Amino acid sequence: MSQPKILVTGANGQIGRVLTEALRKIYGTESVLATDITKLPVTVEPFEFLDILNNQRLRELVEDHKITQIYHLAAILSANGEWNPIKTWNINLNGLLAILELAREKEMDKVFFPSTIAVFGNTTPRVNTPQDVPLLPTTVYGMSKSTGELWCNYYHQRYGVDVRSLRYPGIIGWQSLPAGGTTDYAVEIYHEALKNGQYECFLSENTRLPMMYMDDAIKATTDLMQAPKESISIRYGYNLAAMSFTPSEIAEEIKKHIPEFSITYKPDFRQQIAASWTESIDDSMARKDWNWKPDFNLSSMTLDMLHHLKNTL
Ligand code: AKB
Repeated sequence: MSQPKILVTGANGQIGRVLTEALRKIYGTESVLATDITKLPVTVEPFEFLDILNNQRLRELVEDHKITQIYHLAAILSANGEWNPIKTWNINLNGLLAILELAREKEMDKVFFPSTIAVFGNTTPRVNTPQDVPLLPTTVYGMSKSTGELWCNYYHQRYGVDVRSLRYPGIIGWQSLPAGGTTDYAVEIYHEALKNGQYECFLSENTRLPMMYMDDAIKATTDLMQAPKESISIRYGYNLAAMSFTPSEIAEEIKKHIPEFSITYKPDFRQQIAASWTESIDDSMARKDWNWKPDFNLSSMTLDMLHHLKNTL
C-alpha cells in the first residue's frame, strides 16, 4: 500500500497535539497535515487553518493535499458544550458528516472518529459497562457523539467507508491541557499539586470515572487504525478501558510523592454530568479484535506525570 496522506482536525487540542506527533513519527512529518481553527505558537508545520464547519475549505485541503485518511478530533467537550448546545451540535455532528461524505466521495482509505464515555447515561449499567447497552446521554456532547457513532456505522454499512472509532475515557497527559471536559480535573490536579501543593476539585471525592494515560490512548488509536480490516467488527465506538479512580484516590496517589499535597472538594455542574457516566468499562471486544491492552495504571501514570511535569512546568 502506498504511503498514506493524513489530515488531522483539532490538531492543537489535548489529544490532537500528541497524536499528530505520534502519526508523524510513524508516517513522516510531511505525510501528516495538522489543521485547527487556531494556531499555537509552537505548531509544527505542515499546518493549515480549518474551521470544521467550512466545507469548502475542508474539500480544498483534501484535494490539494491528496488526503487519504482523516483523524477527526475537532469537537467541543462535555462541560463547555452545555454553554451552547446548538453550536456544539453543529460543530460535533456537521463536521463529522462533511468528513464522512468526503471520505465516501473520494474513496479514502480510512477515517478515525473519537467517541467517548459521554455516550453513556443514567440508563446504562454503571459497573463494567458492556459494549452494547442503552445509550441515553445527558449532555449535548454525548448526544452528538452517540449520533456520530450511528453515522459512522451507517457509512460503513451503506458505502463501505472504513471508519473506526473508540469510546475514550478521560485522558490524562503531561504534554497538553484539556479544555472544557468533565474529566479535566485529573490533569489539573497534577499541575496544581506541583505548583501550589493544593487543589480544589470540581467533582466530589467519591466520583469514580474511567480514565486512561495519554500514551495508552495514542497506542489504542494507532493500533486500531493499523489493524487489518477483517479484524474490525465494530464500526461505531469500541469500549476502551485502562483504569478507574475517584478524586480522593488520585489525591492519595499524588501524596505518596508530594506528602504535603492537600485536596478540597467544591462540586459544580460537572458533578451531575460525571454522575450520569459509568464507573468502569468492559473493553473485551477491543482486546479480542485487535489485541488491546493498556500499559499504565494509576500508580505508574502518576510517577510518569510527575516526572515529566517537574521538567516542563
Ligand atoms: C470530557 O470530559 O468531556 C471528555 C470525555 C470523557 O470525553 N474528557
